[in-house]
Amino acid sequence: RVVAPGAVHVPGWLDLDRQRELVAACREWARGPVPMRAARLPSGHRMSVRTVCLGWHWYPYAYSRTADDAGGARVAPFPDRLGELGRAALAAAYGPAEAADYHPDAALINFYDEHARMGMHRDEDELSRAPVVSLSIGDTCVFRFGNPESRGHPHTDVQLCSGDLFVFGGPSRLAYHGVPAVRPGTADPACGLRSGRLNITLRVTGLAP
Ligand code: MD3
Ligand code: FE
Repeated sequence: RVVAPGAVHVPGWLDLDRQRELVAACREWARGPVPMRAARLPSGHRMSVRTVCLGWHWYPYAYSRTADDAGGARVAPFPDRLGELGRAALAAAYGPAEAADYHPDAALINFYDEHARMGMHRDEDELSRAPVVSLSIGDTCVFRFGNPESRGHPHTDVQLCSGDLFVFGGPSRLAYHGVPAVRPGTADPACGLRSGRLNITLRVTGLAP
């Protein structure tokens, strides 16, 4: 379960009821006030993943309270219950002592259809280096976990399945990572998603409230 120092994989952490609840909530969040969209990169390319944010809006490569790339609406607030879920996740991965002062203020919810991918990158737009919590629901993906120095080798491929928790903190917080493939048709429909993959990440932006 410890993939690298600070990188802890907890397979099957969310039961099917919890997965269905989160899928239902994500369907609501995806409607707005800032609808789920494929972010446009500075290159002009669109990401293949579609994203909706809570608390702070992430646009490549910064956070704001309003979605200036989507009509200027203010993003939905970060729900208390995702904060609770984040603390429970840290307790499961690292133990209860680590969990108490974990107060994420942003959620990025990514949806992958069968063709979507995420290239190798580091999450460094947050001012805080507090851990990132990742929850996967729906189709299994290949998650590529690299190193903090370079996009290339060494890396490890891990399958992330519906219900899996992954926490990235400490020396793994700035590691390169990506999603080279999603495996269509691998999810139990009882998770609430008929096709595709949802990933919810909880983050501490370190930005002033
Ligand atoms: C390792 N998402 O949103 S989750 C992202 O499955 C992102 O949607 C992928 O990479 C996804 O930025 C991977 C796993 C993940 C998330 C954040 C990390 C791994 C991480 C931050 C630091 C190190
Ligand atoms: Fe990332």
